[in-house]
Amino acid sequence: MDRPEFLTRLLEIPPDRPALHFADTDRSTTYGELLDGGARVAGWLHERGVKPGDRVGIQLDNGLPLVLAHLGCMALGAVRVPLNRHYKAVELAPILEDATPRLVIAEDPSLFPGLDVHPEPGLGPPLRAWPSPPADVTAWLFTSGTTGRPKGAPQTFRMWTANLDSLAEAWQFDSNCRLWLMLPMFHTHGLVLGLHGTLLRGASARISAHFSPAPPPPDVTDVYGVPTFYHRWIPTMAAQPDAFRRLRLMVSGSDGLGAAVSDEAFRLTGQRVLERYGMTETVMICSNPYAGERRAGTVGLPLPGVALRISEGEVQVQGPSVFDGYHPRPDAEAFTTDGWFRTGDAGELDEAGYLRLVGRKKDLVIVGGVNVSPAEVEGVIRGVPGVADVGCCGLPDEDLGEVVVAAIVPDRAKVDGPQAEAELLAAVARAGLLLSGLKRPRQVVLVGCLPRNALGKLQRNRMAQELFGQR
Ligand code: MLC
Repeated sequence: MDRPEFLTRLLEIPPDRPALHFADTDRSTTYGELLDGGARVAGWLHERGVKPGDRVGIQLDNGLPLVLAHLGCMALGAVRVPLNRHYKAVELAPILEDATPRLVIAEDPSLFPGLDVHPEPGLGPPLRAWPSPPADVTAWLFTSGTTGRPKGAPQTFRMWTANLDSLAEAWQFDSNCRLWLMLPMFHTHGLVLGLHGTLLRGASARISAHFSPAPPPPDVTDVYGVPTFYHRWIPTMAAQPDAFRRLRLMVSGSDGLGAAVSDEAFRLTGQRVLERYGMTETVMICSNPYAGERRAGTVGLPLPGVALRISEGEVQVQGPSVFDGYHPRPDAEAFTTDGWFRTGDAGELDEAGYLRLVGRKKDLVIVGGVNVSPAEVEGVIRGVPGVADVGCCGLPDEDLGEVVVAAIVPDRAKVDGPQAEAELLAAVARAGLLLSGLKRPRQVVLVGCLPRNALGKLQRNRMAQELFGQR
């Protein structure tokens, strides 16, 4: 079996080169230590019966155990399934059903009934195969499906390698760079760009489990964040602008940054935060350049290797970084009949070829850089006794970009007065606790009916306007 280029390059990095510093435990590692640790985790997985191609669920905070779990799977040729650290049982169930992990590394075994769960990866005899899994799939990332059920998007090293090389060129990111990574490594942003982008270049990173509004430590050169990070950094930028002025590069992605924060950050630091655009299904699609013009309000130019077209207003893409399709539940709508991936984002290209995103054609709310399916939230609320109908949509939020809100049509046979209404709202709030925090509705209203079209489809734009006064 041919070893993927990604692994060959990783194994060629000098072992004494500094790799990752874990700020929460103040632990520094070299590339040699990480690869040795990965080989020992591979031996431990092998002893537990995990074979190349088997799935391994990983639900951990950013830290050395999480990185070793990933490297262990890579060394063995197992497929890692990163699981959102905030997910509760209801959210995990469909993912586990589709991914059928052989073993799970997670703190709370009660979330994984019937599975072989370990709180941390163990260390066994080193196993240094570093093969590609049988089908070349190295990770399985689950994205919020617009139907409410998360969709598995298999990831190959092939998708990542060319894309990360294009990004490194666009951002002039090399082995001298030191990234400050506070994005969770269960999303594309933190895992693919942050962790694997660093490792592929032999660069180094300072890693924390959670965002901190503190100024960047002097050793870091680059920062990746979601718009919420930059919004929360504005007061720090005002108080300590020099800490940001010395940075080589600040990147924002996963949602639009917004002109107000972009301009304020520019005014305070003299640097234009670089915006780029991507998805789990495609890795990165467009980016503003490091050296050329960064056009505020755009996500930049298509990266080398990415073919992009706008068809009926929708951004569609092709190229080696685009995945082959959802698995194990393929979606016939995901690609056009002539083979272009449909992003579901509305966009336009300006005269210089920069892409501006102008809306969403898919039902998705982006909260703090996290894609939330309103249909999933509706599914949970619909189960509450006394709810006859429910609709969720997003409302703008200064800090998180958007938040989820819900409108409920009570079943008037059961909910017949102020007391019963209060009880219904309390029951809905309790049901919300079944979901991770960013998905929970921030506002719930009781209404007589929901705006639906002739086919019965919920009109979420109208909902936001008519029921929540959104203009
Ligand atoms: C936090 N919560 C989450 C969550 N992060 N729920 C689901 N998914 C997540 N990723 C929940 C917590 O459990 C908590 O619930 C509540 O939200 C508040 O958590 P918190 O940690 O106090 O939040 P806060 O500190 O305010 O952090 C907000 C944030 C953080 C924006 C800094 O969410 C974050 O780091 N977001 C980055 C998301 C990201 O990496 N996106 C990339 C997607 S990849 P409770 O029960 O305690 O209230 C992608 C492709 C691309 O889109 O192009 O990049």
